[in-house]
Amino acid sequence: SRPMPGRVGRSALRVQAVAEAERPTAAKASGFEEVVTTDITSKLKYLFGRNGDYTNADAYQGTAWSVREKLIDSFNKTHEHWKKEDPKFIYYLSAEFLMGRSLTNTVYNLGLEGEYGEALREMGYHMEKVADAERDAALGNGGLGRLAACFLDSMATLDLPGWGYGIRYKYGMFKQGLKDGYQVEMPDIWLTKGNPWEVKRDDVKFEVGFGGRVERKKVNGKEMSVWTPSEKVIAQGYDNPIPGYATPTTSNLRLWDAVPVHEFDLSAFNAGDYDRAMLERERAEGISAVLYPNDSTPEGKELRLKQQYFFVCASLQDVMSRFRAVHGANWEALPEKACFQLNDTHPTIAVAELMRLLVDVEGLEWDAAWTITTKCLNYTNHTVMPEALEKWPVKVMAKMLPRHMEIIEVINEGWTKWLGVHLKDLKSEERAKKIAAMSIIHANPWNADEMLVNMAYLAVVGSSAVNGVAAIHSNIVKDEILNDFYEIFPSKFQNKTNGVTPRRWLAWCNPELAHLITEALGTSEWINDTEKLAGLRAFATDPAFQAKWAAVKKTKKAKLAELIKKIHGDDVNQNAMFDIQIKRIHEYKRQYLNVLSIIWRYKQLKKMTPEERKAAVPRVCIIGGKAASAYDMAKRIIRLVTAVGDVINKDPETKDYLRLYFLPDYNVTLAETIIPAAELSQHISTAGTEASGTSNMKFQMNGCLIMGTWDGANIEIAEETGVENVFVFGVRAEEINQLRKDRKSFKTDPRWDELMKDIEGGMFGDKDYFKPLVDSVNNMKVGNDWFLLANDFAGYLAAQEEVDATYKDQSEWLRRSIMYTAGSGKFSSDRTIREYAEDIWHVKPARPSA
Ligand code: GPV
Repeated sequence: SRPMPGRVGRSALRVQAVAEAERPTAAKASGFEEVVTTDITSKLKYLFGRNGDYTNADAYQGTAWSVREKLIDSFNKTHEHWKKEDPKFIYYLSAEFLMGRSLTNTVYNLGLEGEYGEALREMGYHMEKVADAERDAALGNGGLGRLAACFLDSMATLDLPGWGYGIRYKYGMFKQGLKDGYQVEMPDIWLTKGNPWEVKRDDVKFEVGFGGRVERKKVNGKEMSVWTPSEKVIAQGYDNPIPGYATPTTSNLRLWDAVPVHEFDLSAFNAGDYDRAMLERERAEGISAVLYPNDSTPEGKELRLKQQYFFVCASLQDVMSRFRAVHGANWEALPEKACFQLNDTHPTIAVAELMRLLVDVEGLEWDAAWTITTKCLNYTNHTVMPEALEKWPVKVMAKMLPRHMEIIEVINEGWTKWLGVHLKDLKSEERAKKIAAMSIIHANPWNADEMLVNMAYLAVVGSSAVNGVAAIHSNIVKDEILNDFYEIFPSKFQNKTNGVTPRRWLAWCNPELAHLITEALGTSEWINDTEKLAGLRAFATDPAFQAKWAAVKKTKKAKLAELIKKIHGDDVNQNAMFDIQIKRIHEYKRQYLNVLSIIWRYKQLKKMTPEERKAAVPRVCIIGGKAASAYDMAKRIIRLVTAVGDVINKDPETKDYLRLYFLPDYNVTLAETIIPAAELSQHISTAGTEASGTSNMKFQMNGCLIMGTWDGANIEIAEETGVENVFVFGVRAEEINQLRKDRKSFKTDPRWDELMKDIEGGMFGDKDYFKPLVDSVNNMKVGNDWFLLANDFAGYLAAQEEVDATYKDQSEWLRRSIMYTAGSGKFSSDRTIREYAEDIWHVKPARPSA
């Protein structure tokens, strides 16, 4: 049981305690830290056989295993309560959960920072250094996976009965290194030292089949489809408790590990066939071995479909077995107790699997099963990029999941038949065209011989609600990507603008700013009621408050400067503007455009006299992000960043005014250091391409000004912050289609041509390697410069000048910075989750007593 009186009542003190934890001298002993110290040392002694002389990494292990017990107490209480109440649950099905570290978040969310901070200090350690020994749980690629993690935090904080379901990848997102300026990929070996944040459930195991054949058989006098898989594996459940903030609720992320049905083939081994003895294990473990390191582009590998089915099948069986234990076979009531959110199309096989479980296993009639299925499922779309809309070859699906392929065919027959009736007023030719365009199974547009299963169409047909992730994106979904479906089911389509958890992304990663905010507002309630941040507007022009605000930014910049020094060995000017772009490397995100503007700045500085330079605004530019291993162009962009940095950072004439660093291995933990230190951040995707973006929200919360295109959530951020406070440039989404068609209306600029010649001419070395980059944006060739860099270049440079002018007026800059945080209330994932709960899930809070 918890050693402190109950964390709910203490929530208001939390930020104060955070500030106190920063104090160098030990706070007065409260008594609790003694209990905690004993517990930490006893964990080290009995779990790890250690006795004294601990490193920070040891202290981490002892602390984590001690905190784990508090977490499990809270988990058990919550789940006892939920079992008794039997409320409706939301299950968030996602191939990715990018959790990051857990220690600090758990300690702070549970309100234990006082006793653990003091206990560690007493032992001669500092919480921050101890926490630094934890490896990220990087079971995700980028925005989509991190969104799922923020959603879990908010669901628990809002006391919503809900679990995440996903895959316990043995190797998560690859570790990125640099070798001679090029990306190198290394495996993410994150589980070797054990994982204190998970509980293996030996009683939670389900069989998952693949391949084989389907027969029609009479079973108890009824004609049934019987699937006999040729391969079986066991899904082994692991629970990862998710603590809410300022509530006794701790919910759950259940992840599946693939293990063989048979431990070991002893007869093969005895017969001397060692390879065959191990074969089953290898094949099974391969399923949950590694996260596909692709961001938005689907990896067309059979193993990926196997992963998707694996976790969906286990999760649905798990939910149904819990339902059956309470309600028996009353499946008509399932939608009153369970709903599932499909995080993009990755778990969409759930449509067919739920049908299979209800019809083939439970013996329901098809129509009854279909009603239940469509009531239980909802689908979120996260991208407009056509190459990212998953389509599986019918051949692949039929071989791996023969019964599911049949089910999808039957669904599609019913669907196209229904369409025929619904569209009866159309001329027959038009009707046929429309039906063909909306068929779940259709020919590959690039290869007429190949038939594909369109997973987005399957998700729309099989779901109650479909949503996009920012206002503009949801409109594009309705008006373009899924327009045919929208016209038929307008009320199915919704918007749910993304959000991020203000705990991890403001309160815990920036305790200095959190403290200042709490001091100004006179309450820490903003941590779970971010609308209260609006109260900061009253301080935006107050010089004394601005000075404190600036001092915090300076502290955070010093920390980032320390990190740059550690990685690159350079001291940077801490009075320079910290200008940051961190996200996956993708052509549509246009890191290349950023680099070009940095080169232009460099060239301008070179032309100036030393006197003139003194009037320039110094900048430290930082770019970070991973390139998918097979994404050649993205890797070239990384090399361009490092090559340009090599030239700029060494130039004695300009190095006091401009630096460019590539920070390798960008991940959640690095983001927690970078974002609080940022003064300007770049969100410069081609309008209409970034579904939402979520780092933009994190930067905004931390008072970082935004340079952005009129895209994704940037638009709503600008609306909340005041459009006049944001640096906006570039074409609007509505103009893009026309521009792409009509090449002649492209804007060109002599400065652009000059930069192209510089890169082609070898100004940054490696000119052959950079040639494809130059060619890719040569807009004189039809089809090139798809993301309109040349077109937006002049506007970007003009916006950069505006940034410099604004930075010179520090009180104006600080006013804007405060207005950003003040306007970030909307972008808490608490708001997003409340909207999902009310409009889509119809799930209500159920809080256990403290
Ligand atoms: I689909 N996103 C992602 O990170 N990976 C994917 O496979 C797909 C989408 C991202 C979008 O690119 C972002 O714009 C968005 O903010 C994020 O998903 C969360 O919605």
